[in-house]
Amino acid sequence: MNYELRVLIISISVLFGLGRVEAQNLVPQPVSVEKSEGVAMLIPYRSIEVTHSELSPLADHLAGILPAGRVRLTLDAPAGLPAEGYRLEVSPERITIAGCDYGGVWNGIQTLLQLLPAEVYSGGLAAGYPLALPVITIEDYPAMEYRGVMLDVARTFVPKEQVMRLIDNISRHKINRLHWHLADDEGWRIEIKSLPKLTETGAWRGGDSPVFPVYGSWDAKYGGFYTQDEIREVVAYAALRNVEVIPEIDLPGHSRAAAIAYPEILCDYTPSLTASAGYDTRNVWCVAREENYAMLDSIIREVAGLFPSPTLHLGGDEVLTGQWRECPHCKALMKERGITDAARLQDVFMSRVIEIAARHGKRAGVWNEAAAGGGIPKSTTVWGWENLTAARKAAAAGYPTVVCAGEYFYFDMRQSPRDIGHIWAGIVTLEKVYSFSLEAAGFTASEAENVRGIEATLFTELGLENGPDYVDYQLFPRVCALAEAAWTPDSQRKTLRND
Ligand code: TNX
Repeated sequence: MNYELRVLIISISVLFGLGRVEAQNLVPQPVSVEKSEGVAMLIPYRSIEVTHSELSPLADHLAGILPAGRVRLTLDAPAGLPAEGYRLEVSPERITIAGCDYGGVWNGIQTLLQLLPAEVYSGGLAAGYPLALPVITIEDYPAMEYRGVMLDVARTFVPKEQVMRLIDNISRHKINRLHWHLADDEGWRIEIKSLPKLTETGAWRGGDSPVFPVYGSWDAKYGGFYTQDEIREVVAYAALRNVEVIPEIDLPGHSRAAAIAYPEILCDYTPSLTASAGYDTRNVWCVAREENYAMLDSIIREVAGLFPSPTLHLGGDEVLTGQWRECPHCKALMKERGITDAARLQDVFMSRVIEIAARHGKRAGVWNEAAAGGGIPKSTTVWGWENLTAARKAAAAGYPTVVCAGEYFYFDMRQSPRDIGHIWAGIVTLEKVYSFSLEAAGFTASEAENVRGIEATLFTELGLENGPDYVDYQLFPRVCALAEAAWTPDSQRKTLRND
């Protein structure tokens, strides 16, 4: 078929509503859409112009996807549009994306791509294929600054390529944070050059590894880790896509893999092994061992150097503080500091590592238990995970808070009663995720002011038994619902749309 004939057929079908482009197909739904009559046919070749050199990587990226059209990318967004906001204007002459900042232009590009046939994502639109867009103006900006996904790569190792694919898929929905849970009891996943056994030993479990497996096979050795070069590659890949990667090293608990690699970090006592079939399951860093802080300084220095994110997540959840109660050195430290409850040694430990992070230029992030005692600085971001009450409590205490409360955002929970997944926080349906609003969740106006945003959390204990699609299966489509809950104002999000 010749070009003119194809253009004619497409124009007719667009005019009569076939292949119509509706703004409600956009996820997350934009703040404001103005559609005019008519259709803009894209010129059959591609021309992308940028007004600022910092937008060149975005032009190159778009050139790899968009087969046709005249596009202008600028930073001349209308005054007053909030950060990451953009204005997308499609006229018969050209497409203009004006962002407030780099992220705004990225977001505008994602909206443009969603207006095109889905094949645009698979390279299925051949160059020269006639494409039509509605004549439309979209002005858009996020309701929440922090729109995140957390991925646990410790229980199930997720190879670099799959992490990058996930970054593709979340960034298309304007998610702007990947919280990367890089170390836990069942695996240490980031190369630390000054402490090589963390990955040599701690990245592997089962088989001949001293790290005994809890998930997966006892015979076959399982694991993997990212080299520092691979970490840099993922971070750069994410940055181009407006995704900030926040690394997490879970401390002082959840550290069994590290403790098997370097047993000296544990408390100084001989544990009874009868209840644990002969295995030393201890997983908590000793608070009183001064050399531990030198090791932690090395770890934090190397991690901080790899991630441009201002935030470094230091864990702080589910610490088995009974181990400190058995330790003569921790007991002496309690006495010296006048601490009567061993659990409060967590404040001592967290304050030390938060200070180390600050020395390496990072603000710390922690899970909500670490802030419960109130003993850590108010500049620390708190991830409220246990439930809404815990998240509200952190916000009420004045901590910048990321809400990832189990009952809404733990995507290792089942999506329906007979699905795969945990159930401790209930069944987390797509509708439930979509229905989230700070107001409906009971946050007062002053608590809401301290909320930075929301995050989908995927712990992967169940990953190995559920195959290679587990991560995608658990995250999607719930991440799409989360993306809209974080982006689109509550007043525009009354019910889950079924289109
Ligand atoms: C709680 S969330 C954990 C994880 C588990 C998860 C299972 C958090 C900070 N700790 O270690 O994997 O529950 O849902």
